[in-house]
Amino acid sequence: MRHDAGIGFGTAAGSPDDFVITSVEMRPFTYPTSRMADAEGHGHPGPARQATNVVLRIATRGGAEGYAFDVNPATVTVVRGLLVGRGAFEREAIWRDLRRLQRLYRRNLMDEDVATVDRALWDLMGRSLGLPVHQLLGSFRDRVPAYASTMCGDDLPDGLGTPQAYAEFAAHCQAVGYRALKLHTWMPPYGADVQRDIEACRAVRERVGPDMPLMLDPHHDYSREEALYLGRALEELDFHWLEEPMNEQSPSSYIWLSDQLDLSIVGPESVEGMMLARAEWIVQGASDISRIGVWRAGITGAMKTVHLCESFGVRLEMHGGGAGTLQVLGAMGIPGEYYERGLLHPAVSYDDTTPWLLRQIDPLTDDGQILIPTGPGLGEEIDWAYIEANATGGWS
Ligand code: LLH
Ligand code: MG
Repeated sequence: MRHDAGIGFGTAAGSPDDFVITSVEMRPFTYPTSRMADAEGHGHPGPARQATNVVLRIATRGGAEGYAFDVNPATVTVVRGLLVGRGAFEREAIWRDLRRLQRLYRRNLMDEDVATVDRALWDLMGRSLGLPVHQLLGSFRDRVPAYASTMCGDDLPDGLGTPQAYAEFAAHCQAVGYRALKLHTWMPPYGADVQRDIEACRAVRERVGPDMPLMLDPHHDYSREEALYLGRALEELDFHWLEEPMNEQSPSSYIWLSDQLDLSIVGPESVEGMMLARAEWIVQGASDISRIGVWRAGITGAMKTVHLCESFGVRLEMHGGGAGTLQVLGAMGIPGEYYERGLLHPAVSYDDTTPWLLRQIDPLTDDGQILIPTGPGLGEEIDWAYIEANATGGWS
C-alpha cells in the first residue's frame, strides 16, 4: 500500500502537513584538496587543487531540512519527481520506491545514489526532532574503536612505496593512538604483487609488535591461488582479517577461499544489492564477516544488513567513515568492531578533508576511539558561510 503525503504521522515537531517534501535541490561548491584518484580510481596524494562537492538539500512545507554531501547531480533530477509531495518521514516507502526505480534508471540510481537520498531523509528527521540518528534507531554505544586505514600503495619517495614505508607509517599511526591498522597495498597501476604484500604485512607486524590487530585489503583481483597463498602468510603473521583479495562478483571463489583458511575473510564490500547480496554471501558461507557501507546502502540499507547479520550470528564491519557510518555504529547491537578511519597517508593530512563542516566528525581520542556524534540528524555541523563563499552555482 502506498502511503500518500498527509497520511503520515504528526510529531512533537509538527503536523504531517509540515513534513510534506516541497523541494529537492543541490548546490555545488569547491574546496581545496591534495588528493587525487589514479587511473583506476584509487586515492593518492596529489598536487594541491580545487575539487567540487555537491550538497543535497531536501526541504519540507514546514521548513524542515535534511542534507547529504557527495550527491550525484544526475540523481537529483531522477528522484525529484518521486520525492516532492511525499511525507519526509516515509523513509521506508521512499526507499522501496527508489530500489524499484533502480532497475530502469540504473546509471543515475546506483546503490550509492539511493543511499545519499536516504541519508538526507534521516538527517531531516533527526534535525526536526533535535535528536541524533542513532537515538532514532535506538542507541547502543557512545564510542567505537577506530582502525587506521591506509591509502593504497604508490611509488612516491615520501609515500607508501616499500614495505619499510608501511612499517614506518604504521608505527606513526600507533604513536598517535590507533589501536588497529589496515593496509591497502599496491593495486594497478602500481603493480599488484602478492610477495610484496606479504613483505609489507611482515614489516608492519614486526614494527608494531604482536598485540596490534592488523588487517589487509590488497589488490581486488588476485587469482584464487594467489589469495590463498596470501591468506596463509597472514595467518602466520596473526592478521585479524583479509578483505576483498579477489573479484567479489564471484562468491564461489570466496567460498573456496574461506573453506581453506582459519583467517577471517571480510566481504562483500563492493557488490551492489545492499542486504540482499549480503544475505546470499552469508547463506553460502562466502565470508566470515559481512560488510556494508552507509555511503552505498544508506542508513536504511545498512540497518537492514545489521539486523540480517544479527539474525545469522554473523559479525559485520562497516565500510568507510563519515557521519552516517558513526550513527549506524552507535546503534549496532552486534559488532561492528571498528570504525574505518581514512584513507591515511604519510604525506597528507586527514584532519582537514571536510572544510565545509564546522567541526570534524571523527576526531580520534587519545585511546584510539571515535565518539558517536550527538548533534541532531547525522550530527554534521555544516559551515554554510564556507559553502556560500565557495559555491559555483545557486540551489537548483
Ligand atoms: O581500492 C581502493 O581504493 C580501496 O580499497 C577503497 O575502496 C577503500 O574504500 C576500501 O576498500 N576500504 O576498505
Ligand atoms: Mg575495503
